[in-house]
Formats: sequence, structure tokens, C-alpha cells
Amino acid sequence: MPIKAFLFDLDGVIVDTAIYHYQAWKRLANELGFDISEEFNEQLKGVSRTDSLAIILAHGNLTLPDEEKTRLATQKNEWYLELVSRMTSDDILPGVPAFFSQVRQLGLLTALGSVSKNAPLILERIGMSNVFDAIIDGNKISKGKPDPEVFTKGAAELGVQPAECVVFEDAVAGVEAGKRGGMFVVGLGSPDVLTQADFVRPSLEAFTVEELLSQIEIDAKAV
Ligand code: B16
Ligand code: MG
Repeated sequence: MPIKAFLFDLDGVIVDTAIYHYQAWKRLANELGFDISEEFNEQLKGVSRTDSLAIILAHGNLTLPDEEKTRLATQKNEWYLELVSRMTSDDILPGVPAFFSQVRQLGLLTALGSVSKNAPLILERIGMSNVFDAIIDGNKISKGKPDPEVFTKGAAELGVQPAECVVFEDAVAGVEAGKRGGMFVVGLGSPDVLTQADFVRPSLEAFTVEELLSQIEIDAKAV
């Protein structure tokens, strides 16, 4: 099936908010009396706020009542919002504008597939609110990554089949979501971390859309 649509994760693909999520979670863990490392943070990428908090509390061997968990998640989000409120279009990751102009020239459809409830705010801050043909964010889904819902909803909103989509992801949970959704997945980061991805490059700067489409065709013929 020819590729018709590209579905982009937000945090770590379009902008580097992953670092702000990490800083806010680390601050919260420190206040609770323990620390989280950058390596530990890999498992939080692409995972919803509530699920991330559960992973962090388990790491610190803490069991807390629901009201306290809600308070902590709200506190983390306030710190995160302080950090992202200063973002501008300068925070768009290198290679994104050039990649999108190639995508547009080839007439491919685009969707955002982010589990972040703050995605609309971030898109607005970086001036990309009107770039995507469809936006699926944390306010529109009931299951976070690695469940494929965020991407299958994106494909449905664009009116295309999963096999006609390519997902761009920086997170282990996001790569798994794209694969479970039946899509070709481009991992942006390290091949040692994103082991389930079909094609891995350090960033969108490292390849052209045409190179990617030819690789997908080669892979399809090899099956
Ligand atoms: P929020 P993505 C994800 O966004 C982040 O990678 C993850 O670290 C975060 O916990 C999640 O959004 C929820 O974000 O607290 O803003 O609703 O990678 O799917 O764009
Ligand atoms: Mg991400």
C-alpha cells in the first residue's frame, strides 16, 4: 500500500519538551526523598501523566492515597507549564521545518499523535497549531502509549488505513504503539533503545522524505 500519511509524536520529535518533563518529574521525586536518572526517564517518555506518576512512585517504593497522587500530578504539571510557557518557535527541533516542507511538496497528510494534554498549548507557543491535518492529543484519547489508540484515531481522522501511515517517535512506548497499530515506525534516537522501530535515525535532519519512502518500498518488496 502506498504511504499517504505521516503521524508525528510531539515531545522529543517536534520539540524537546522531554527534557522539561524530566526536570519536573525529577523535582517531584527529589521532594519525595529519592532521585530519578536520565536512564530511568526513558520509560516515562510517551507515557501519560498518571501512568508516569505510578511508575515513579513504584520506583520510590511509595504507596499513596488517590487524593495525594492527584495533588502530586497537578504539582508536576504546574512546574512543567512554568518551563514550557517560555517556549517559542526557536524551540522547534532542527530539521523539522525542512522536513515538513518536503512532506507538503509530496502532498502527504499529517497528524499529531501525542498523549500530552498540554499539546495544544505547546503547538500554539511554537506557532504550529495550523500545520497538521488532524490533531490527536491527550484530551481525545482514553488509553496512552503503548496502546495504539492515539495513532489509530489519527489515521481514522485522516481517512487512511494504518498500513498507509508512517509514525515518527522518540519513545519506546510510542514505537510500540505505532507497531501495535500496524504502521511503519521511524524511531528518532538510538537504535539500541528503539529496538522495535523499522527505521532509526538520530533526528529528522538525518534523512529526506524521499529516502524514507524508497526504504519503505524496498522493505515491502523484501517481505
Ligand atoms: P502531559 P508525547 C507525552 O507526550 C510525553 O512524552 C510524556 O513524557 C508525558 O508524560 C505525556 O505526554 C503526558 O503529558 O502531562 O503534558 O499531559 O511524547 O506523546 O508527545
Ligand atoms: Mg515523545
